[in-house]
Amino acid sequence: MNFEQAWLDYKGKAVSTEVGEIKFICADVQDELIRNSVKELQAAVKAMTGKEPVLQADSFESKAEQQIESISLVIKEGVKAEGYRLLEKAGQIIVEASDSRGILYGTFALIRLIQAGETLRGLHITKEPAMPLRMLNHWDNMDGSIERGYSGESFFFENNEILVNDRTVTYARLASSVGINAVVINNVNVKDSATYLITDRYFDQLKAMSEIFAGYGIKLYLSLNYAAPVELNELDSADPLSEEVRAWWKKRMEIVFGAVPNLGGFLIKADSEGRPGPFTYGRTHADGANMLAEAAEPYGGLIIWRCFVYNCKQDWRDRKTDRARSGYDNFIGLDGTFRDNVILQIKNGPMDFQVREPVHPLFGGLKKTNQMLEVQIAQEYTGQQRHICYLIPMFRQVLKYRTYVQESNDTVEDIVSGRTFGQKNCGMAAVANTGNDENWTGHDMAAANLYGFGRLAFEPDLTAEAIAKEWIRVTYGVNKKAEEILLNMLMNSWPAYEKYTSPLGIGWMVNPSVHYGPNVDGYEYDRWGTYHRADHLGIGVDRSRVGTGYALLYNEPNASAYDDRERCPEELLLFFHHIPYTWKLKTGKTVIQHIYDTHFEGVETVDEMAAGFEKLKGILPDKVFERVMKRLSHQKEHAREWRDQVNSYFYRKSGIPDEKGREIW
Ligand code: GCW
Repeated sequence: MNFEQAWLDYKGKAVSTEVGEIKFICADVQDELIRNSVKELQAAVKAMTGKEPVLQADSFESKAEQQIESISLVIKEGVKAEGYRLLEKAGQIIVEASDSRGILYGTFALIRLIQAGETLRGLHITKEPAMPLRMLNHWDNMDGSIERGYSGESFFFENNEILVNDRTVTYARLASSVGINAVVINNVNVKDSATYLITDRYFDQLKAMSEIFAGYGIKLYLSLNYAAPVELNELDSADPLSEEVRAWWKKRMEIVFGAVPNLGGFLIKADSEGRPGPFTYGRTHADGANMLAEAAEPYGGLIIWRCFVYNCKQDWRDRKTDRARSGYDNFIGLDGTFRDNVILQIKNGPMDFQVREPVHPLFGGLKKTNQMLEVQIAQEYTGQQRHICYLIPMFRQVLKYRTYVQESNDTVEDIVSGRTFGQKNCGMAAVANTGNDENWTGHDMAAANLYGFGRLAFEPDLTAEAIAKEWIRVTYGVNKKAEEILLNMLMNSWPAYEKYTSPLGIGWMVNPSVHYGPNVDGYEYDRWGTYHRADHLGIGVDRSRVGTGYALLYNEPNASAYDDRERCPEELLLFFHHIPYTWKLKTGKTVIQHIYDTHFEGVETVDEMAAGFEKLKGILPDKVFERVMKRLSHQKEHAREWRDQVNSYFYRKSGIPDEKGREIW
C-alpha cells in the first residue's frame, strides 16, 4: 500500500533563506544513527533546494563566512544524554551532542527549523529531553487488526506474520523525528500468535525490525502474555513464586534477548479485563512483575506493568464499589516492593481515557515506585479520528497537575521525568493512533496528536499551541492563512468535543463496546463500573467521603477540594458528586442549563471549524482537503446527534425546559 511521509515530506516546504547555500555535511560517521542523520539532512536539503549536500569525513572550515555552507555533526561532552545543541558559527551550522541519539534529534530539530522558515544565522539552542522514556504503545494484533485502531490495519503485522519493509523505516523516522525512543509493537491483550513472539517462530523478523529501529534510536518492546509458560504448553502453572516458573522465564529471557538485539523489555497487562495474571495463584502484582524483572535484569530489560486493573464484572446496583478507586487500591499497598527495573504504567485518569477525568491518584500516592504516564492518542473515546480532537492541551494539563506529594517538584511531569524521586526508569507512553492508511492516522488532523505527543514528552514546557503551530508548518509549509485556520481548529477541538458529549466530567454515555456515538444509558446498567446515576432530580456519582470515598485518595489540598461540592473544580463536578439539575454553577447557570448551552455551543464550534476549513481549498493539497472535508461533514452531523440525544435525555428526565427555548426533542 502506498503511504505518505506526513511531516517528513520535505518537498515544496517553505525554507529558511540560507539553506540553499549548504554544500557540505561534515560528520565522522561512527554508527548508523549518524549515518541516518546525514541521510536525513541530505534528503531534506535536496528536496527543498534541489541540491544534495556532499558528505565530508573531516570537519570543515568555512571559507566564506557570509554564507552558511556546511552543517557539522559533532559528538562532544556538554549536553545531557540524548540532548543536543544547535549553533551557527562563522557560516557553519553545528549539531552537537554527547551521543549519537542526540545528534539524530538535533538533526531533526534543525530540519524543523529549516522547514518552518526560521533563520539559521546566530542559531544557539540547547535541548535536553525531560523524560527518559518516550514511548508509543501499539495495540496491533498479529492478524493485522488494531484494537481501537481508526487508521486502517496494522503495518507491523499481517496474517500472523511480522512486516518489515519501507514502511517500517518511514515509521521509525517519523517516531524518532519527534523524539520517541521506545515502541511496543503488539497489543497489550496478548493472545494467539502474539504469545509466540517470544519464541523462535518470530525471531528473524523481530531482529530485522529491531535493527531498523536501532538505527533511529528506538528500542523495541513487546507486550507479554503473563501466562505464556502455560499457553505455550510448556508448564501447567504461571505462579510467580514457583521455582519452575521462575526458571522458565529466566531461560526464556536469555533466549529472547539473545535473539533480538535492541530489545528494551516488555509491557504487561495482567489481571485486567480477562487477561491472566498473578491473582490466579493468589499472588500480588509485585510478585508477578518482580519475577519477570529478575529474569530480564541481566539484559538491561525493563518490565512495564500496567495499573489498569479493576473489576469488570460489577453489579450496577452496587454503589460502594467504585472503578475509579481500583487502580489505586490494587497498587498503593505495593509501593516500594517493586524491583528497580519495573515501571508501573498509569493511565492519565482513573477510569479510561475519557474526554475529561481527574488525574490518577496513584500519581502523588506512590512514593517509592518507578512510574510512567499512559495517555491515548488513539481517539477511542474522543471521536475515533473521525472527529477532530487535539489532545495535547489535555496531556499538558495532566503533566502540570500538582500532586502535593511533596512541597515542590511534585507535578505529574516532575514524577515521570524523575525529578521528584530521582528515578531514572520513568517517562510517558501513548497508545498510538497509526495504521496502514495512506496518511498514517486516518484523519489528517490526528497526525498533530502523534507529532505532539513526541514533542511534548521531549519538551513538556512547549505550549500545546506552539506544538500545533510547529506541526502545521512542518506538515503544510509556512502559510499564514493555513496556520491561522488550522491552529484555531486544533485548539478549539478538545473543548468542543467535551461540550457536545458527556458533561462536567461524568464521561461515558457512548455505545457499548465500539465506544463511538451517543448512548446516554449505554453503560448505565452494565457490568463495567461506568455509571452516571442520573434520575429526575440530578446526575453524578458521589465519590466524596460519604460516597465511595474516592476523593480522599488525593493529597491535600486536592482531597478536600474534590470532596466539597462547593470547591470541586466544576469541569469535574459530576465525576465527584451527585448534583441536582437546579444547582447553580459559578457562571450563574444551573447544571441543566449548562448541559443545554454547552451542547448547542459545541455544535456551533464544529460548524465554525468546518466553515473555516473550507477556505483552505487550493491551499492545502487537494487530497488532504478532500479527506478532512469529508470527516468534517460527518463530525457536523454526528455532533448534532450527540447534542440532540444528550439534551433530549436530560430534558425528559428533568422536565426542565431550556431557558432559550431551543429545539429539544
Ligand atoms: O479502554 C479500554 C479499551 C480496551 C483496551 C483497554 C486497556 C487494550 O476499550 O480495548 O484493551 O482499555 O487499556 O487495556
